[in-house]
Amino acid sequence: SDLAPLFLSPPSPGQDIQACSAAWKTDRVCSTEAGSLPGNVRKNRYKDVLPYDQTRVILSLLQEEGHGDYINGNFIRGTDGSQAYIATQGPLPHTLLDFWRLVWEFGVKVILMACREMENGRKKCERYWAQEQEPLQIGLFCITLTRETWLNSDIMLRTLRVTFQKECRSVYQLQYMSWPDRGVPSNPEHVLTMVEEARRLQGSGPSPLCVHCSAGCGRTGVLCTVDYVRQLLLTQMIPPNFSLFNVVLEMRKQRPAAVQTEEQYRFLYHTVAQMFFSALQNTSPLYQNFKEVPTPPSYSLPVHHQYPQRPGPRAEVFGY
Ligand code: PTR
Ligand code: PTR
Repeated sequence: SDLAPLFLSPPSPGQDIQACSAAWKTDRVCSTEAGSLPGNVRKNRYKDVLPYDQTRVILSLLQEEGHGDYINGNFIRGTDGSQAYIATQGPLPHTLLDFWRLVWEFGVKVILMACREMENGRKKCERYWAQEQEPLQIGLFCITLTRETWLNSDIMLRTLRVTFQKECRSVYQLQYMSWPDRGVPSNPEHVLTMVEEARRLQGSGPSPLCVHCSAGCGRTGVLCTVDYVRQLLLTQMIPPNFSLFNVVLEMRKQRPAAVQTEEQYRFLYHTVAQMFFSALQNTSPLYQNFKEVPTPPSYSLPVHHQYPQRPGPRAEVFGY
């Protein structure tokens, strides 16, 4: 019953996404100076997409070797206020090393990629992963491919071994193969599968999920939002007056143009509705242990992440 407004009448997405941008621009407290510095300009894939200084990812690893601290990427806070996501652009040939510095420095275990290397005959992302029998050496990083499988018709899962200064780590990459730039995937289920699989691979480790597409905005924003809402659901933090609008607005305060188009914004409603539906129906194995989740989390969210307090246990909201 509490979810009825979400299912029946998403608050007209067309108007909302405009209001979203407008609101964000008026209380704008963000700058993009680092990305405009002469030494950094060429590290941006798109000159109109620069990371906000306030949340940008600052690289330290290998700085003594003369590498800069800049990459076109932003941290996005998770439901617990931690740096749960890194939203970044698809690497360029000359930022491959920076990308691997980022993965290594922040202990990234899982990379979500929402684009292809080439789209419409244009390069959208440099291949930063290795192919079979073909290790990739990027500076001091050696990357090999240990496994490559299709999770379903849309998603490729690769397991990479990354060696740096004698240390070896596994990094998983999930690539959504059929998600057009500015568009939406044909199947919300597969997007849900992607974030579920990412969380399964991630385990309980605190490291951020690294999420990218070409600009690291539109498609990346959708994935971050889906995962964020899923985390809210799993930790019983969905308030009765849950607002996807506010979640997207928060995303856009941290990464420019996160969720870029109205179509993507609409798609989010479908995907979240689908997620809630599975939870309500208890059909997804993932949500079957809902009832076992004992107490709501005791931490409070950072002020502008605060959702109105939800009264009572989740059972009341979901009608269990
Ligand atoms: N300059 C590009 C544009 O005109 O759209 C920047 C851009 C490219 C923005 C792709 C977003 C894009 O989509 P995504 O973030 O999903 O890769
Ligand atoms: N080139 C893209 C576009 O104009 O669609 C990239 C872009 C989109 C850049 C939106 C900034 C944007 O700002 P806002 O977050 O206000 O939508």
